[in-house]
Amino acid sequence: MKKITWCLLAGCGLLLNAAAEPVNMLADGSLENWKQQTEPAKGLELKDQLTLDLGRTGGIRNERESNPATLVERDATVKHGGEYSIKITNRTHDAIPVVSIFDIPVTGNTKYRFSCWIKGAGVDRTNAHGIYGGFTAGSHATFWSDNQGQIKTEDWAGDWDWRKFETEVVTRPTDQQAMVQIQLRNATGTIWVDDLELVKVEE
Ligand SMILES: [Ca+2]
Repeated sequence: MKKITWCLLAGCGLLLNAAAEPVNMLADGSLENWKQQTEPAKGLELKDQLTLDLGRTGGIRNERESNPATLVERDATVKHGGEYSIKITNRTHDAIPVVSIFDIPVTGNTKYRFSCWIKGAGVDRTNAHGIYGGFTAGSHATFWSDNQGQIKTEDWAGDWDWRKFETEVVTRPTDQQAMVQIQLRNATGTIWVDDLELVKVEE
């Protein structure tokens, strides 16, 4: 009888461990299925836009900041996971090309960790910016005027192989939705971004 009880406890332990594995809240964090959308979404002043129908987990947005010196495109030759990455090219120090995943439902007073992998080629920073990104959250009503989170800059420059970009944030009590983003901010060169992950941090 004792032996059976131990077996049952061991089984429960395995189940608990499996349940504690963090789940990626970004449905297509490896950027395998996004496609270019020809018309910007209503209310957004975007030169063009890349979206992915992720249902409740939001979409991917590509802002060119109305600047033809920047390009955000899918790349099948350089990738960290799966078959594709997003390649961001910037030919001017004045532009801020952005890839963001937004409308991600979150709950308040919760710790989240955002990470992704970034590879660089010929990146030239002119100021404190460069690889710039992170996690911001707000309420549904005030997201675009009152979002807060953890934005981080890495001083990566020149050429580098895949490095992990990571940041953690605790949401405010009123936060309901979040956005994660990576910018090649006021820096020329090329970066590839892949395997984005947003997880709840259990404490
Ligand atoms: Ca990928």
